[in-house]
Amino acid sequence: MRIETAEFVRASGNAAELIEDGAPQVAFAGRSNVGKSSLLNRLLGRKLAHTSSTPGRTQTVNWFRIDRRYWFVDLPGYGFARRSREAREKWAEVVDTYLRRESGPRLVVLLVDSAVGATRLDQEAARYLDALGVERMVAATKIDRVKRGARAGRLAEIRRDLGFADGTEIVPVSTTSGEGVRELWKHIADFLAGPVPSQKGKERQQRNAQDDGTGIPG
Ligand SMILES: Nc1nc2c(ncn2[C@@H]2O[C@H](COP(=O)(O)OP(=O)(O)OP(=O)(O)O)[C@@H](O)[C@H]2O)c(=O)[nH]1
Ligand SMILES: [Mg+2]
Repeated sequence: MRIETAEFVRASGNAAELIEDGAPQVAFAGRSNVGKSSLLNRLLGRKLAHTSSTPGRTQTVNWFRIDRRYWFVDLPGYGFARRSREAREKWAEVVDTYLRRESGPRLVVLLVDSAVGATRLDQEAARYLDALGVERMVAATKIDRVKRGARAGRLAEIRRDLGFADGTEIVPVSTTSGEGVRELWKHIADFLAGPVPSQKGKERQQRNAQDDGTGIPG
């Protein structure tokens, strides 16, 4: 997919700062250090999101406006033990509020580290997303770290550990080799082309036509 414009717009540290403009949103969720920000950069072909080998780099809900038409949303990672209890509660609050908000179509890309496999927290995250009824897909990151011969087995393991049916697709990706990036874009493009927003979403879009909620003119 060819991206004309991509810009960082906002880092939301609390629920009041979330953007609700009715535009489609593709959100990246997953354990801290799983490679959310790296993947977002790779998909966009630009280094917009900050990445780090130290877990806990992204601590806010970060908004990137793509082609003035939709959002990429970089979520803070879960399972970062060194964070204070207060910080963890804050995380849960802002992410939970984000996921429960209705603001136009949304796809959550849940990332699971293919070198690590699905952890208990990944299982909880998958169940949580399904309980909320959000549209989600799973991508297995850092596939370059798994030997080719072991990849199919690892993906099957992740599928099973997440409690998914046998045929459920998991897209293996690597930001270092670029594997799977086109495949993932196909899923995102399908979502973006997908069914028209619900009537509620449309109404909201109309209401927000003048003010897109970003605080940025145009
Ligand atoms: N080998 C390999 N390493 C990767 C890949 N993607 C990301 N990494 C590394 O994984 C580490 C974490 O990447 P980030 O993109 O910052 O992870 P994150 O999920 O955004 O982490 P938080 O912001 O802390 O939640 C970095 O050291 C990256 O270089 C990949 O495809 N392959
Ligand atoms: Mg990050």
